[in-house]
Amino acid sequence: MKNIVILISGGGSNMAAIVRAAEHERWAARFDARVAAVISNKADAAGLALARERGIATAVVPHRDFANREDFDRALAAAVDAHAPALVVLAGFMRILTPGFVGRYAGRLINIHPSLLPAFPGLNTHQRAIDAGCKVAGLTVHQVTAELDHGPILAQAVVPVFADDTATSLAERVLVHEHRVYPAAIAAWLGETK
Ligand code: NHR
Ligand code: GAR
Repeated sequence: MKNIVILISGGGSNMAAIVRAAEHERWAARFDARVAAVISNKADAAGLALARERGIATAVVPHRDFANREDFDRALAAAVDAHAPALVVLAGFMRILTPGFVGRYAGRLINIHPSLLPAFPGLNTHQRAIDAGCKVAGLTVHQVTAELDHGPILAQAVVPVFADDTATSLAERVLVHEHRVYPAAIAAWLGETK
C-alpha cells in the first residue's frame, strides 16, 4: 500500500478534496494508495477535525515548540516517517522546509502554490498579481526542492483576473481550480509510479 501523508496549516480544503478524490476515484483499488495521515504544525487547524471525521490518523507538530527550523523539521520528519509515506503532499502548509527535510523525501514531496510559477513565489501571491496588473492568475503543482517554489512543475491551471478583484475574490476563484487540479496531479503521479 502506498501511503500518502498530507501536511496542512489551516483550513485543509485541498486536503479534503484529495481525500474525496481518493474515495470517489477508488485510489486504493486502482493505485494501491490511500491517505494515511494528515499532519499540521498548528493544533487549531480546521482541517484536522475534518480528517478525524474521515477516520484518518492525525498528528500535530507545533513549530513554536522548537528552537530552530532544523529541530522542527526533524520532529516533523519523525511524525511523517511513522506512516512510511510513498508521497508527502503539502496542502496549505505554511512553514519553509530545510534542505535536510526536502532531501529526505526527494522525488516524493509536492506542493500546490496559488500562482503561475515562476511568477510570484512566496507569500501574498494574489495581492501581488493584482498589484502587477496581471490579467490572468492561477495555480501550480510542483515538486518541492530546497529552493522555495522553484521545483519542477507537474500541473498548472489559469483563471482570469477581473478589474474589480480583491485578493479574497481572486483567491476564491483560484481555490476552486486547486480542488480539481491537485487531486488529478496526484492521481497522475500515482499512476506513473505504479
Ligand atoms: N519548502 C521548501 N524548501 N521548498 C518549497 O518549495 C516549499 C517549502 C515549504 C512550503 C509552500 C509555499 C507556498 O506554496 C512551501 C514550499 C510558506 C512560506 C513562508 O514564507 C513560503 C512559501 C510556502 C509556504 N512561510 C513563513 C516561514 O517563515 C511563515 C509564514 C506563516 O506562518 O504564515 O516559514 O507558498
Ligand atoms: C491554498 O490556496 C493553497 O494554495 C495556499 O493556501 C491555501 C490553503 O487552503 N497555499 C499557500 O499559500 C502556501 N504558502 P486550504 O488549507 O483550504 O487547502
